[in-house]
Amino acid sequence: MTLPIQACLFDLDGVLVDTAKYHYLAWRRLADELDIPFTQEDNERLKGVSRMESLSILLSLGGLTYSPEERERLAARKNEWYVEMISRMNESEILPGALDFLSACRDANLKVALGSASKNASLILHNTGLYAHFDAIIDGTKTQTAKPDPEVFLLGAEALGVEPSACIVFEDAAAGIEAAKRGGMRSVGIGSPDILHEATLVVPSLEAMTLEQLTTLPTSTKEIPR
Ligand code: B16
Ligand code: MG
Repeated sequence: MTLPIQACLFDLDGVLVDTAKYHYLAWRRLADELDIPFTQEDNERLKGVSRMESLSILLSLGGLTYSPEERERLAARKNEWYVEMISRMNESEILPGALDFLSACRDANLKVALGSASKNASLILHNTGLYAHFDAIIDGTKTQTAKPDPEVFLLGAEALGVEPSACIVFEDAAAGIEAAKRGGMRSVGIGSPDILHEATLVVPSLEAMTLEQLTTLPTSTKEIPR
């Protein structure tokens, strides 16, 4: 099997683990305290974007404005509730197909990096036992700009020593697919084609993904001008 890539870059939340439900519960608690109407549908807009940007979206739903200091306090409060929940995570919360696909990548000598917006990625990787599967870990503690900026994936490619054109990104959020494209990388969208139509390929989950599918991907992607 000849693969057109040398490395796989994985988003965390929504691709390898389902932490979106914990983010939702914590944002929901904050929304309730602030009397902001917040639904699961609203929560879709927070997927893949940074904590502070998520807070901005939440506050805009309620038409509320706060000082930068107050915003930091609100985000820290939400994070405390979120961390309490993810501290109880274990390997049973790894999404179906994720471990098998990570192993298949390793067996095929592909390099593997994490490219997540989360500042809590280390805790999640430790608690689920996923840490050992990565050659490089780029998360929200290492980036200045959030997806759809390509920084997180470009840093991942650099850490692995692989050209962006030889990387493939696995992402569940539209912002992450755009980040991959802007970075000159091909992508596999994990989820619905309605949301991830910009991806090179879309599958419902990693359970439906095989390395053979990568052999038929178009050989390059066009960089989107910033
Ligand atoms: P934290 P990913 C993202 O993770 C989540 O999808 C997004 O909902 C969250 O706001 C962001 O991490 C920041 O997370 O508050 O833990 O720093 O999908 O990029 O792995
Ligand atoms: Mg995600």
